[in-house]
Amino acid sequence: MRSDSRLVLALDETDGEKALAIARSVGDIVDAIKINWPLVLSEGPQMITKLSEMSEVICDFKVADIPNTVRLIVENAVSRGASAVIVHAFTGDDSLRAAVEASGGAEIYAVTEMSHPGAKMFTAQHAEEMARLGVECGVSGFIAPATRPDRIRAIREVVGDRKILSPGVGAQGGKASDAIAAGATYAIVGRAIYGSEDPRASALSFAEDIRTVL
Ligand code: NUP
Repeated sequence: MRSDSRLVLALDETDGEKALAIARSVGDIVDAIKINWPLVLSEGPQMITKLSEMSEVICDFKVADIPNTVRLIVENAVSRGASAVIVHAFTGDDSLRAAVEASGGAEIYAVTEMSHPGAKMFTAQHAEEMARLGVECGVSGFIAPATRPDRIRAIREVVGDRKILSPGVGAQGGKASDAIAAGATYAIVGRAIYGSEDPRASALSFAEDIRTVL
């Protein structure tokens, strides 16, 4: 995945035509487009392929299953054009290894601590352990919360030079430049871009904010 702007669009717009129009308007600004269940369930998995024609696509399926099911999901997403798939790490080493083995040339990112307040109940308490496990299992990168830059710093200590993608910017209260300054490789922004009146202008202003700390 390229790292020019260090900005990833979370495209949770559920109207397919609108989603494609937004993707076209920001495709040259963002380094990748992340899609999640809302868009795939409303418009079908062919959205992965359509979007992959204009950008790198990260499938945020937060896969959390037994190794065989993980393998089937990852293989399917990659065959449709995904450059990366996000999986949960709490499933353990065999499921994480199954994701890495099924990924072919694509990347696997493992969730550590999530960005919402409820994450403090479970994922935050095991984030470093999950990051360590991800390194052992050979994942390419990790998801860590822009809402808590100190936690990005802590996870960076564990994962060395592997990628960290950081959601929670804008609508959830985090700041892209704070996440990058804390050690994130990419900031992930959803509603603050796709839900704004002018997604291109919004993406440009997030890219500008990130540039101040590069
Ligand atoms: O911890 C996480 N927090 C999070 O928001 C892990 C995620 N994958 N996400 C996703 O990032 C979330 O599902 C959504 O697709 C995106 C953030 O969107 P927004 O809050 O910027 O609109």
